Amino acid sequence: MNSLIKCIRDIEKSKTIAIICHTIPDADALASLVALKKIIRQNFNLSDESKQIDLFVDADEINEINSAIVNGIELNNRRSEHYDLAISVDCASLSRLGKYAEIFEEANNTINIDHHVTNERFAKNNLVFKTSSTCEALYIIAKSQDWELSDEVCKLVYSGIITDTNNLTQGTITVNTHKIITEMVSRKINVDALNQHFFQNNTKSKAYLLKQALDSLTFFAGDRIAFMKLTKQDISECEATVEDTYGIVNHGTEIKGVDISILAIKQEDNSYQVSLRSKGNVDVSNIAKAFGGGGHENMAAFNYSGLLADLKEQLIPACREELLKHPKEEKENLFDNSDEIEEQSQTKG
Ligand SMILES: [Mn+2]
Repeated sequence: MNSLIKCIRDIEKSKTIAIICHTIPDADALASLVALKKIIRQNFNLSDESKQIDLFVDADEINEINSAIVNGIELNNRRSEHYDLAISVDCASLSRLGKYAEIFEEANNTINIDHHVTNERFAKNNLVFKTSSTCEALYIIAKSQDWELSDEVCKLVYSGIITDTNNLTQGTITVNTHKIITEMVSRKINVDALNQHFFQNNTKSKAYLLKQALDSLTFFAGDRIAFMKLTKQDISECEATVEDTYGIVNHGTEIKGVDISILAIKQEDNSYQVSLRSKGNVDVSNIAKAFGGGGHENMAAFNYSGLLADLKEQLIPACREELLKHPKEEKENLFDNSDEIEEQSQTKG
């Protein structure tokens, strides 16, 4: 049986469902968590009594911007000892479910809906898409079944896509992604408000944290690698949250000539949470994987136990090796004005 059809049957027949997203959730994780519940509610035509859907996310705190997504929604209320079905969303591995991995493991049936290339296919049914976001994957599933998508679900889908692609500038962006965005824009949803909410809404704390990170900026490999660091102490001194560190690593790839940007955040146990970003075909997912992490071609992360000097000693050569596969080329002209130039030379001639 087609695995999507099998998943839909599993959802249909399950009385108790747990939906779980990854720990330290980003907007796509939270939006897909909420959207999936709404999609099931709206399209499986079931009353509250016949189906119980509980949402879980292992997070001590969710930043102000992302918490708007789950505003008023009950999270982490375990109403069943064992769930008939557990569905993970936006999660590449079982361990990334954090403390709620246990619920997943104990469920009778499991589904994994994701878009990470490093997804470990840890469920009985794995729906891993090559999409910009898990929200886009949910949209594709819903459309393939001719399900109804409410404006509320569309808002969530839109939010997941624009945040996971950094406003359509990175990640797996296809013609289909743009088509979905077009559909969302033509709906009666306030995309301007969503754009402002996600991209022009940083706290002062985050700005101070960015200042700290930029203070530490150093370059390697002929300025093709940008390296920044932060500590948990920096975060608390700036009165910032862990989520406020998101996006800081992107400032490295915004620099001309930089192909890989690295942000290492020292944790309380002296280990490092390392984020990697890259441009174009430069692939950082394999580098992260070699260090026990994972992610996407242009966006990956891993944890490192050890000293910062040792981390750099191993990580910078690994990045250099990847860069060797992509020698710096002269950028060709983005705009072709040769016709104008020819015309000018003819006039002069
Ligand atoms: Mn995602």
